[in-house]
Amino acid sequence: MKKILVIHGPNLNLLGTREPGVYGTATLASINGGLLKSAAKAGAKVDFFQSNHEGEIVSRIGAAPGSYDGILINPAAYTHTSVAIRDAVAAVRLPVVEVHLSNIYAREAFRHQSLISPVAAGQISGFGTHSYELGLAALLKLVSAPAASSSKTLSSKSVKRPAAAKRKTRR
Ligand code: CA2
Repeated sequence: MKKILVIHGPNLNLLGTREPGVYGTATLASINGGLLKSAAKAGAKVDFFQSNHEGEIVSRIGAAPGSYDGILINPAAYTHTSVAIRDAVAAVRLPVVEVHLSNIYAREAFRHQSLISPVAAGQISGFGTHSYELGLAALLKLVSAPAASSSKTLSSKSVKRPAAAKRKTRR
C-alpha cells in the first residue's frame, strides 16, 4: 500500500474561518477528510501534518523516506520565500507535488514566484480544494508507475518538442 504524507504550511489551519473570498469555506479538516476518502478508494494511505514553522516542515520532509512513497505539499507563504524548504524538497528522494488553493499567478506579483516548483515533480494551482485532489491523483500515479517510467519529474530536457519547434531554434 502506497503511503503519502500531506504537508500544510503556515496559516492553513485558519481555512474556513477567515478570508473565504480568497480561500473558500472549506476547513483543513474537511480537505483532509476528502483526501482520506480518495486515498482509501485508490488503496493508499495518507497522513497529515500542518505547521506554521519552517524548520518543522523541513524536518518532516527530510524524515519522510522510509515511511512514505511521496509528499503532497501546500507550502503556503513559504512557497515564495523558503530556500530551506526548497532544498529539503530537492534533497529528498521522493516525488513531491506542490498544490495551491488559489491561482498564485493571478494574484499579487510577490506570489508569482514559487521557489518550490523547480524542484517539485509538478504544481497544481487555482482549483480550490480540488487542487489537493488533483495533486493526490497525480502523485499516486507517479508513485505507482513502473520503475523505468517513474522519473521524479519531466524536465524540459526530457519533454519532446515538435520537429518544427526544433528546426526553429537551430537557426
Ligand atoms: O493558494 C494557496 O494555497 C496559498 O498557498 C495559500 C497561502 C498563500 O500565502 C499562498 O500565496 C497561496 C496562504 C495560506 C493562508 O490561508 C489562510 C486561510 C484563511 C485565513 C488566512 C489565511
